[in-house]
Amino acid sequence: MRLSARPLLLRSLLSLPLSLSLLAAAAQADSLSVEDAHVRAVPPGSPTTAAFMTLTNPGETDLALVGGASPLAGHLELHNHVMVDGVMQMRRVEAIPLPAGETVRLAPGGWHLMMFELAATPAEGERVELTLTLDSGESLTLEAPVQRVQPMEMKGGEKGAHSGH
Ligand SMILES: [Cu+2]
Repeated sequence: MRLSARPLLLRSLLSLPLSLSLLAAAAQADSLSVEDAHVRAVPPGSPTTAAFMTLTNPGETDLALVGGASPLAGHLELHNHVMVDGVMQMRRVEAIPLPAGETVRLAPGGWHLMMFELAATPAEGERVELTLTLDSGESLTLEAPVQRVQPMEMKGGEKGAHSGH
């Protein structure tokens, strides 16, 4: 249908600035906003690093972060920290809940994106592309700067099994 070609073209042009704007540390999809995304700077040779950010679900439907990917990492997992017998342990989780209308912080000592099989050492000042996948099927790609991150606070100087992220 010749008549349908023009509206389609217009729509793809209009969507272009939106997808470009997603490539920033702060990103916004219809159902999720991401702020303060950053990747932990690690010493050369470190096998892993972690990504942190603040996620807000402005909608009226509960969502969940169910996966992620990055060109930097061969493998990426969603993790949480839990206290087991007074020791902080890191656990893989299937999903990070993003309740409707709430803000969830991924931060040292709590939820984080764990990045394995690093293609290169993320050095301070570099930017890392991250793609987040929601249970709604939507995905969001952003660029997160590599920064020094303070280790999580440990009571009494105790070290967990996975300290440092
Ligand atoms: Cu972890």
